Amino acid sequence: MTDNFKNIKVLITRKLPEKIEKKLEENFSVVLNKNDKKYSYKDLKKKIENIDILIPCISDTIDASIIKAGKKLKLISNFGNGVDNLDLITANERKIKVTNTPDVLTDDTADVVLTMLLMICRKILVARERIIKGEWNGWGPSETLGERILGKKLGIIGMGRIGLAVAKRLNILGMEINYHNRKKLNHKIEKMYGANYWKDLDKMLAYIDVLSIHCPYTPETFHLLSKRRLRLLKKNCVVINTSRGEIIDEESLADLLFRNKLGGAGLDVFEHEPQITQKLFESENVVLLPHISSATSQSREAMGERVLKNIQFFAKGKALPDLVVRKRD
Ligand code: 8YV
Repeated sequence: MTDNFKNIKVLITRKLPEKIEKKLEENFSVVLNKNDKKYSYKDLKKKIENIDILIPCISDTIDASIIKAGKKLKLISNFGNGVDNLDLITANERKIKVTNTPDVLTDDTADVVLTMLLMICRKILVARERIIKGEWNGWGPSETLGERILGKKLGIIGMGRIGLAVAKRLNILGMEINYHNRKKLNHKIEKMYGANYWKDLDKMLAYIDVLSIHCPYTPETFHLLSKRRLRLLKKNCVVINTSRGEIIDEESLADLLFRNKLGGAGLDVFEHEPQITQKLFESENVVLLPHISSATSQSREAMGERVLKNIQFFAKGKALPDLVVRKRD
């Protein structure tokens, strides 16, 4: 049975899976972005004027001025887990509800962490390049020697859903799991993942061989990995980031990698996307990916279903399953 909420106007800023757009169109009055070209700030501000529900993505900056331009705006249903692209405080003050899409991209993101880690430790890109450049003359006992990940010490910052999914995979592969989090996990969960809690982030950074970042980007986590903290890492430490680029001081990281003061890095996110610090291209053993951690057709569809569910619940006046709340401190 379909509900009819054609009086509710929904704006989708990017092209979502067809199935999801169709389902939305069945019940709501939807403005689609058929060619998926990112709206300019000015266009978005104009388009939002008579909209009730906005579905943005990470590529859209929904700041106070955009939110205020949405005179009829009642709900922002973000197509994504992280909500750092939205001004939550302004939304909250204007009684505009915000939802996100947790859970559904957890495993895909953790898989990309595992992929990058193995690529770096086993020097997969270096090895591949030798073949592509025609430099390989056959097997040799000391050719392209990597590092075994078994026994290495992993440090996770942010032990939420994705942090735990990473811990689960890398614990099975024989890594020692360490984590820093706002809260210590309960003993049962720690035992399940073999995870050791570090209250003191600096001390954990000096101890680990691999760092993987899984905390959200908030004003408090901006440059959490500052120049000073990056210098605490061991010379062969590998840094993986699939969360948000702003959490690491990218220039300092690039500088350390360029001067071989770190073992390597796997970055799926950047401080000024889509710009990437030049030195990262010029450094050895660095894997750079264009923000694809959650890019599987399964996860995109599930993200869409999640958005749909929140919008349907909103239209029916029910409690929102993925409500995000953040108030001014
Ligand atoms: C999404 C992400 O693809 O969900 C997140 O927080 O970082 C990405 O994996 C993106 O947010 C889609 O808007």
